[in-house]
Amino acid sequence: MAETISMGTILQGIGGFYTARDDDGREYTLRAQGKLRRERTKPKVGDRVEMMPGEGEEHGWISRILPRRNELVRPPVANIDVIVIVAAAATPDPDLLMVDRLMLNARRAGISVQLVINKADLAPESADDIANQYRGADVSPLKVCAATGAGLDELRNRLRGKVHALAGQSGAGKSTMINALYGLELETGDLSRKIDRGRNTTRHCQLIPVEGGGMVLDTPGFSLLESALFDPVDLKDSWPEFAPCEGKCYFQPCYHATEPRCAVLDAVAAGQIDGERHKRYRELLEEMKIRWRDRYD
Ligand SMILES: Nc1nc2c(ncn2[C@@H]2O[C@H](COP(=O)(O)OP(=O)(O)OP(=O)(O)O)[C@@H](O)[C@H]2O)c(=O)[nH]1
Ligand SMILES: [Mg+2]
Ligand SMILES: [Zn+2]
Repeated sequence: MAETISMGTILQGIGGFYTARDDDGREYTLRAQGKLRRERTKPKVGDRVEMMPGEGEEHGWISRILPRRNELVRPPVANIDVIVIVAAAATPDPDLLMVDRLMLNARRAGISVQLVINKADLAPESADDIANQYRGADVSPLKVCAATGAGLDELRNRLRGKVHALAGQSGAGKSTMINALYGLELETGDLSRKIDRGRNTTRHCQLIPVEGGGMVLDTPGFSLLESALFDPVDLKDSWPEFAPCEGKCYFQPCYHATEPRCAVLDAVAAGQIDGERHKRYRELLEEMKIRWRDRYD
């Protein structure tokens, strides 16, 4: 076994074989050393690793995984800078509760969010409405059309040099967007075909190096939907638009749900915080309260 140790980033892992890329852009096929398996640390896509490259056609070994800046369980990825949440203005009908769940889970993982509203060509008013609902949510809503490329230069600039993952409903246009942003040819699918087959077009997680030093992660529909269980009183901390109200409610702490003299409810009534977004917050709050109450069952 070669003794030289070099550094790389895991781009892909299938069936216990990993593809890693070193800082000069060379790619290697690797397996995890037994000690990692014994420690039950499994390399994730996005991991920075120490590796011993194989000789010739032989695969090499991953000898160490560097500490992660952040990580997700599903999909199993690490060290993501930005989660790009893609919502279609129409076709499929936007599921904003799902968007909010994705946002919540990104925030809990300590990853920043860029909201992209795709298919603005199909329903411009719906696109405006979605952008408006997320004002103040610290997600910099951007309306684009992956089909024509409109708005994609701006998106590419915002993502330059960053490791970013696209998340969102199946059919929202994630793969189409990645292809249009970076001149790639990932498989995309029309909606009717997806429904026929009952599954996503994209099936593996892979990190793809792109121009400008960043990397993009295409994922199967992007699960990221299963949220961790935590005290529901902390849920509000993941809604940045509530921050200016914090500490101003009559009750402390306040769930910002139905309490009298709640500064968030006042802000909703005054139109400073979007009412739909607040309604969905309450839905997620109820869900978390139940999960929290039943956590020992
Ligand atoms: N009209 C219009 N259609 C689009 C746009 N972007 C994508 N589409 C179409 O939407 C369909 C779904 O696109 P995909 O890129 O496969 O969607 P996806 O989000 O990757 O879906 P999964 O891989 O299943 O999660 C395809 O038929 C695309 O051609 C757009 O901006 N406007
Ligand atoms: Mg796809
Ligand atoms: Zn309150």
